[in-house]
Amino acid sequence: MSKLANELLNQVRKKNPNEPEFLQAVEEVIENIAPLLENDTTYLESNIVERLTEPERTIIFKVPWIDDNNRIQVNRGFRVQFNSAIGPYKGGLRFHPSVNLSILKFLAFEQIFKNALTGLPIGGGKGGSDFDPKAKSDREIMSFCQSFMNELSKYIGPNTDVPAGDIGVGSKEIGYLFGQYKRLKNEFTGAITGKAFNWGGSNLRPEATGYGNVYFAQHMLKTKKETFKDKTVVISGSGNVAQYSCKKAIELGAKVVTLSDSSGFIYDKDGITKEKLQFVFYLKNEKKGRIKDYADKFNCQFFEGKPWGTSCDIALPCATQNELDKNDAKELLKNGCMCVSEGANMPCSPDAITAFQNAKILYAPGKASNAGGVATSALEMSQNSLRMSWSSKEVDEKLKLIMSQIHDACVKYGKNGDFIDYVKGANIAAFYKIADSMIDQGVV
Ligand code: NDP
Ligand code: 2IT
Repeated sequence: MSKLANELLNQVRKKNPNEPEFLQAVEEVIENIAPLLENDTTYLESNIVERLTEPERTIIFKVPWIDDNNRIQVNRGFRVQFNSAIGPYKGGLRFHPSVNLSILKFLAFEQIFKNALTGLPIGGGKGGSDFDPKAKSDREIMSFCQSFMNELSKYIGPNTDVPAGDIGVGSKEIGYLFGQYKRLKNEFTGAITGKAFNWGGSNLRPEATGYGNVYFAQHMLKTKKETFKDKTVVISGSGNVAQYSCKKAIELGAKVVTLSDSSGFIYDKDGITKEKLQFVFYLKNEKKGRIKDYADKFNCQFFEGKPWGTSCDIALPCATQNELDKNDAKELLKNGCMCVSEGANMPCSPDAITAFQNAKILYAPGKASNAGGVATSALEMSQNSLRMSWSSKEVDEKLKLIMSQIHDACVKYGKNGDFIDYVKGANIAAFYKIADSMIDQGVV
């Protein structure tokens, strides 16, 4: 790391000493942008790094709710409104027991860059709670969501901050959150995205992150004159992003052999078919079951741990941050993996990324490859403002174009001979847009 990068990072470390995930996300960006700060002193003179790494507003609040045994439970709620230089804060809500300020700040920070890459007018934010929706009744989930929104509603709105889903927040939670927001504000506006189609949602929003991830990987493969056809694909996770990454990869002729959850992974050597995937949709979205049930039903293997030791051509990490470390990267490389496209946010550890880049395989960071979800959320905002809705075909065309433009931006700023550094490309392309917008708007 250069002297300047180290100095800039030390400032951030000093201010945020107990936030490892946030510092991990910031370090990657600072390393990539330091050379351009040395060349163009405007950014240093504007103190842009310190300004960009400090959230504009962080809200932390109590969420009391009553469980099915009539006991009062208390969770902690958060919203990090990180940067509004190019639009209202935009980003998901995560409900998971691991949620803390460091995790939400890393997610919100990444979101600023991701949202800039979409080319749409959205700033960066993220929120959530340490509430665990697993094993809760619908009534308990509703009670929690209503209490969460009682407080959050004071800080969001269609022109201010527009939350959506993330881990543990799917269509059911979005429904309860939106219902309560509408009740409190007496307004039907697009203050939340990921809504069901019947009441203002966008066609293809559920599919968008996974489909977008595969579209991005298609562009990467194309630079090597390769496609998904007949490739073996390993996917982690079995939630929203994993399901639709799997669906699109199958449609393109690939053989997907794994899905996982926090208990372990299934290995289906014959490949997950469209019909078998229907069972995963039912299992995960309705029954709230475990992925092991897939192995029991289709008579295939289930293993504890992570799927990265499985031989494959393409890996799509779609579960959570830091789920793929250096040893996993080595396993993947040893087994011939040539493309890694992140559906999750920051799933690969920094040394795993270095291993992929040293091996010169295709590797895309989530801020580029999973941007299709938030991009389609921004399309949902547009449709809400227009009070109309576009067909699936129209949304899919826009999504494809956006993913292709993000790929172009990564190539523009990341190409080095015949190697494309997608991390550098994504960070620099986004940085220029955000930093220039901040400078245009004065000391804010
Ligand atoms: P879901 O809640 O639908 O699914 C999450 C999946 O990841 C589940 O299979 C879950 O397993 C697994 N998982 C979660 N935490 C862990 C953990 N600590 N260890 C192992 N497995 C874990 O979430 P999404 O599919 O929406 O999100 C997945 C990733 O994609 C996240 O990183 C999210 O930030 C990112 N993302 C999501 C977008 C969206 O539109 N939804 C957009 C862009 C990125 P289990 O059920 O056992 O917990
Ligand atoms: O990480 C993400 O981009 C999301 N969870 C989706 C955010 C959104 O506003 O749709």
